Amino acid sequence: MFRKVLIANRGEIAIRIIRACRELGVRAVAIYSDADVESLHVRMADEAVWVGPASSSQSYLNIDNIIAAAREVKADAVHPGYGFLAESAEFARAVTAAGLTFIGPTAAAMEIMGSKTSARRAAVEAGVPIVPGTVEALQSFAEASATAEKFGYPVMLKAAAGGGGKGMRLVTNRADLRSAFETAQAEAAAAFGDSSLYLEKAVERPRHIEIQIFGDEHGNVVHLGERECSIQRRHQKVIEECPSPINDPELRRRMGAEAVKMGRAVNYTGAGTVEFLLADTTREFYFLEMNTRLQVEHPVTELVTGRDLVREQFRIATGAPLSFTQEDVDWQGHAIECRIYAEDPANNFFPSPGTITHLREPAGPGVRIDSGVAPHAEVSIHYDPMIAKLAVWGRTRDEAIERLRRALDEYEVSGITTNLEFFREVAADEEFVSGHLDTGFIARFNERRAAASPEEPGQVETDLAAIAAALSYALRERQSSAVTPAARSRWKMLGRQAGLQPLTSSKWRKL
Ligand code: MV4
Repeated sequence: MFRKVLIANRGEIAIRIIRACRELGVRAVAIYSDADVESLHVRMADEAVWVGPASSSQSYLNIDNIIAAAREVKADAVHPGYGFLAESAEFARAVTAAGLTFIGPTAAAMEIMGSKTSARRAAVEAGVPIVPGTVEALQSFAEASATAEKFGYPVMLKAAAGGGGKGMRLVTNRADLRSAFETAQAEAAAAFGDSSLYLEKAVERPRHIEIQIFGDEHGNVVHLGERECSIQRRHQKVIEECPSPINDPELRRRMGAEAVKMGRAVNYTGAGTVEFLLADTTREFYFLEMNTRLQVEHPVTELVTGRDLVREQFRIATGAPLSFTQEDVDWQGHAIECRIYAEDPANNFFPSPGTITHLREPAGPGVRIDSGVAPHAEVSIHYDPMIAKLAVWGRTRDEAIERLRRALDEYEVSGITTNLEFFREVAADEEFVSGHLDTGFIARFNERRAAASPEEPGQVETDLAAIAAALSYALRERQSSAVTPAARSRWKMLGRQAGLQPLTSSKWRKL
């Protein structure tokens, strides 16, 4: 096993990885930016290294500084978490070139899956079904038009360099194709520096179901079953479940087998997720994309399979074979995860940064919290506003929902606005309880809510409130200057008051 691992991330996922390190007797090294001097992940690590100013591009995305930090502390491996550099082949190569182990797949596998068209070609070669459409980037509008006619409307235009729905356009008829093509191209160019698009036939009211896989360096590839991720907002998952409420062992077997085929085709090593769209009526499913990282929603798989995905990642990265076979995997009960965000559901889910003045997280039977914050934490505007994940387990989906309601009622957060109330309403919603989830769930749910409370503000009021919140935040930011050395000593003082270990100078290194 490794002696020391540098965790190239922040927040709850850095803490999740620190916990795996502790259990394995590995020293955990955090990295932090100016905005994270006082953060929980830094406090929980054995050592912490400063890697740059608050802005992600200068800190958590700064490959040179992160590699320098790993060398300086003499780490022998780097875990990237999710987001930031987790799917950067360039980062994986830099880690390896520095003589360190990257806890994740090979750069080559990441590159194949990074391009959505090359991922689709890999699926075709492996014999995995894809959504009908192109496997090369469209060369012109004329080609897009001819292809749309061939597959038939409605179609989806997607960014070849994208993923997760960024730069995606649904086109329902030929009259709309040109403007959709142009705006999707412009969006893709702005977001990814690559305007290439491909086209898929649109699957109507699909479910998003993904399969967790693991591969090792000895050629073994296994799957840990599915997660249902159909409840999304603006292509961000909000609630995830294992198993899917469809709970069909035959479907799991078929989808699992296709996901394993996909993994084998790219000699996949480590944890990966193969996403599928499932047509609810026909139960046909199609490969969508593959994520070459540990995912946010991995806890629901851990709760139902009883396996520790992060420990398994560490093990595989040392070159050891998988600790289990496909036959060893079984699924017990039902898990549901809610992503707790510092955002305002009444204000179009606008981020709500600030200081957490009071925090009481739920606990008790079947409740798991993966939190990135402590009382008095500052939720920064610089990063993703997810503050914690609440995952519950029950023997049945109904029992899991009962625990979810109870846990949500226990949850107290003051000082910032969160989406907790939104989840309380979803957990009480009949359609959610019925399990008939598809990708239109949130839109229908919001319509039901609007109909139930006619006092809700209209779009203009919502937009005005969002602008006011942004202005107010920007003004406050300007008044309070960036983190100063004084703030750092305040951290130490607060830490001592809280009875934490005094900081040793070796824990605080600066590049
Ligand atoms: C689709 C689709 C329908 N047909 N592709 C892909 C990324 C994901 N975040 C949204 N994606 C979709 N791709 C085809 N060919 C519908 C969606 C989609 C969706 C998928 C899963 C969960 C929620 C969704 C909400 C809107 C659209």
